[in-house]
Amino acid sequence: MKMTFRWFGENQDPIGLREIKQIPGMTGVVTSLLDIPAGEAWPEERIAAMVAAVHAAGLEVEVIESVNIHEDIKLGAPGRDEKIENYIVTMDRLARHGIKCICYNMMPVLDWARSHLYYDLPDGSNTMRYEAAFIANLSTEELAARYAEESDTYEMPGWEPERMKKINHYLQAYRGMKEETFYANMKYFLDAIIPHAEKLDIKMAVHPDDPPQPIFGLPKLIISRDNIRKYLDLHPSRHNGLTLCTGSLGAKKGADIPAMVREFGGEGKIHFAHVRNLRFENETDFYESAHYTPCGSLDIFAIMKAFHDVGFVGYVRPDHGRMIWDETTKKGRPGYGLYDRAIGANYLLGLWEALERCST
Ligand code: DNO
Repeated sequence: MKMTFRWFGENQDPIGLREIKQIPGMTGVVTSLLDIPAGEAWPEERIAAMVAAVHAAGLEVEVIESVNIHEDIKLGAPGRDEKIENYIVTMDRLARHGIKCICYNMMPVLDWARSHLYYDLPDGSNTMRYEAAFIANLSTEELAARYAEESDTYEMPGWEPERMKKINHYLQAYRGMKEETFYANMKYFLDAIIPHAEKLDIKMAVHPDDPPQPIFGLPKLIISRDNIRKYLDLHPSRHNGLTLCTGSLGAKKGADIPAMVREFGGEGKIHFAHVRNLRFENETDFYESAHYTPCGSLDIFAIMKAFHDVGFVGYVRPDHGRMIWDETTKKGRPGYGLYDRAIGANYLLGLWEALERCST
């Protein structure tokens, strides 16, 4: 496996490449061009500049998280073909600059959602929290306003003001949409892009929906083993694969993450892993804990062992962490401070080293 770190990009992330390079075991960053709206082709000179900056810091950049999917594609709306063509142009340009894996998601309208971005824990750290009843009592506008206020100067991916302007139109468009229609639209997209991914040798890695339950009446589809199976079978190919996110899938109580790792990883379909822990407060609510197994409700050792057992060779990144040691919004985007993720990465590397050495 290759250990990586999410970096939101120049002027988008208060954490610098130099700091990331100093984390033991870090091979590279996972990044994006956040300001380019979904549906547009990424300019080649922007990609080149981003890759050059990362390489100059002594790090690799082989994974993009994310190249977002325009709503017209998910909805099967008339504008989809043009957006798919732009997607393929972006894939082509990324491949020319050494990108080997693209993470994306199929969440309708919004990306991930939490009720609290900075929830205080008794030890003085703070973390992201999901409280279903809290969100149920808010409108999307109220939640977006809350994020804007809490996250200070950052635009939350998936909650950009531009997207928010059209939110009611989109909420309406998804209302009553049948699950089968949604899958048919996804298949249309996959049938168009996967042959290019094969040619370019870019591994496409769909990220599960987070949280794994409907919010604001929007359907959530990629939330369980069965849905993932169905999605991957829409266009069977090694290049149509998965970002296995332990925190998204694991937020459904009882989900057997090690079994999913064994099944999909055994088929070589997991290209990228987001590993984080969370602590359940009841059936639906949770907060994001430190990665170390005893701190949360997920068995991170069992998950890493499953990855090791299937001979995982993809990319891993520590996912969300708490804000600790007086980190403030000035020092990291919500969930993406430096210290707890660096600790998390080295916990995962430590488990991996032990697994490797015990198996030889
Ligand atoms: C949250 C992330 C997601 C992820 C996208 C992938 O922190 O895991 O926002 O980047 O869903 O497209």
